[in-house]
Amino acid sequence: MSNNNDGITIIGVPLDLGAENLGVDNGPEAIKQQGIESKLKDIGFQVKLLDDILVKSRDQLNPGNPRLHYLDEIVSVSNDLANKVDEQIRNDQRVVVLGGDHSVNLGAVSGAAAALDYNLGLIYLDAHGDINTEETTLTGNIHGMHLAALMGHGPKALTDIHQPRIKIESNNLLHIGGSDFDEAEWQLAKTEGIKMFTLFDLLTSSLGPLVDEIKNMAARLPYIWVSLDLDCIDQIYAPGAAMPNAKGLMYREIATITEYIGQHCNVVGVDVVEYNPLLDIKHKTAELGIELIAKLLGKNYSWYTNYLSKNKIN
Ligand SMILES: [Mn+2]
Repeated sequence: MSNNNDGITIIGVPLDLGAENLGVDNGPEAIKQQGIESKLKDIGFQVKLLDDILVKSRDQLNPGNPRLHYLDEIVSVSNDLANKVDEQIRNDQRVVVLGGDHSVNLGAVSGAAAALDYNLGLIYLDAHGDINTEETTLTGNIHGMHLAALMGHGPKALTDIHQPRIKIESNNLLHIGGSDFDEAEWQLAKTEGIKMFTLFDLLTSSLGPLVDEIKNMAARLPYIWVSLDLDCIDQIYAPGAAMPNAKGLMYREIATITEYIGQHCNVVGVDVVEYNPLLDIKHKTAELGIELIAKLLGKNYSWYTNYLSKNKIN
């Protein structure tokens, strides 16, 4: 399996139970409507589109434990997704998961890690930590806890998705773009020694130290999964993020970082999450999401490439 592989499988996960009813269950359909399949084909990928993972709707369910809303359904969706991702990666496909709220990352990474014998690193782009646990959560929403679960923290139901073990060792995680962590998340990040480049770090030190760390991960780890929460991008460019961010990464920064990752790491899969099409303006967030997916998978893609592919003279 290598990043020269052009076989891409897209899986939609219309899940919003991990969040506060943010409209992100419409994300996968909207990104498909925006032409992700044909756009990735145009730049040379062979694209396979699977059916969406089935998710029960909020009104069929009881939220249950107030510290772990909709736990049972999220566990079931995560296991279904993990099986699919595991199978696709074993079949030498790279995988694009379209969320959905960020808890879709739990099943995606659990499946990918198992398929790759746990030789997997995770690059995580997000304004938030997503490393709360059942004990520290302020909301009870699992989209703020799944990253802790991947590292083995939190309730067994979440840490045992797909296989009962740690999926990502904390030193194989790189967190980028954080600006909004809870106090308990800082604590856990510190205890675990998670490598982080917050918005503040990026503004004060620019991209040099981050680039060194990405190169370091690429050298140490044979496979990388990338998780992109659209809320790390400034609302000027990503108005359709479920929680629009007034102090997010600018286009030049997110485009450069994703392109660099795609050129240097063996990216086996990507999830793009927390997209609410109802908040989007002229589909620009969906368009940007597709562009960043292509960059993360190692293709040189921009509005210009896209323009050229539509205007071929022969
Ligand atoms: Mn997130």
